[in-house]
Amino acid sequence: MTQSGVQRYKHQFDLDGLTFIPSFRSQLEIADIQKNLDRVIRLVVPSMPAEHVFYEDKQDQSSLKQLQNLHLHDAYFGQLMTDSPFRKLAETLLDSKVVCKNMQYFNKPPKSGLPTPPHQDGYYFKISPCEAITMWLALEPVDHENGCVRYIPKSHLKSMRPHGSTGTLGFSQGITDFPNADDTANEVAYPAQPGDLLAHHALTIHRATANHSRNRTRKAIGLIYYREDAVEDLTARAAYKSELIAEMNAKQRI
Ligand SMILES: O=C(O)CCC(=O)C(=O)O
Repeated sequence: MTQSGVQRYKHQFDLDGLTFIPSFRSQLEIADIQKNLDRVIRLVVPSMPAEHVFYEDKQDQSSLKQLQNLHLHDAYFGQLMTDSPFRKLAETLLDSKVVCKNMQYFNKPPKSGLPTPPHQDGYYFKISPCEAITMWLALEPVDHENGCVRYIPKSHLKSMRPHGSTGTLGFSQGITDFPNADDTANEVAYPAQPGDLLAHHALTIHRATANHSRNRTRKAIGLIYYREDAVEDLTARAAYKSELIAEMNAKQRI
């Protein structure tokens, strides 16, 4: 990507709280990521802690919907997170060194893939200042049918909205007063092709619809980077995590 191209994406990110970069990775690279994901699902997932592996239906392995902390569980994904064009882009968009926080795998299995509730990632992060970026890399075609991501541009310029429990595994908190008139008027859907990248600010409101298709999956990789000066409220974060794990256990979801 040229320097002026990068600056154009940064300008859009600052203005709207999100940017869309078509073909950020090549088809060859996407195939390589897919191949390594298949390997991880076969060989690494069985020994990952239950709170990092979410299924829509725990009894059905084909309903795998989310993996957490991929970068810590596997060297290939570790490098993709820490020493890669994704990290460089995060540093440019946030104008700072960054902390590599989480790499996630997202799928919405056909028929059972639920909506992603409207939320602001910063609500989960518990950082101050609330300066972080989430990247979302499409691994296959994503559209209205199988649940593309939708954003409210410029919502990062406002404050944190009230959140409450959603009961959705992997997206436990959602905005309780969504949609207001502003949300309805401004929401934009982002269909994507494999290799396209979406990047959004931690305050940008987003959601995704369910996978309504009969036989298409909806696979993507998420990468979260905090700005270097963002300080985590470790007590609040630990309390939130243990509450969440207790809830997931009680509902027998993990
Ligand atoms: O994959 C999705 O449905 C949404 C992902 C998301 O909310 C995020 O990466 O912050």
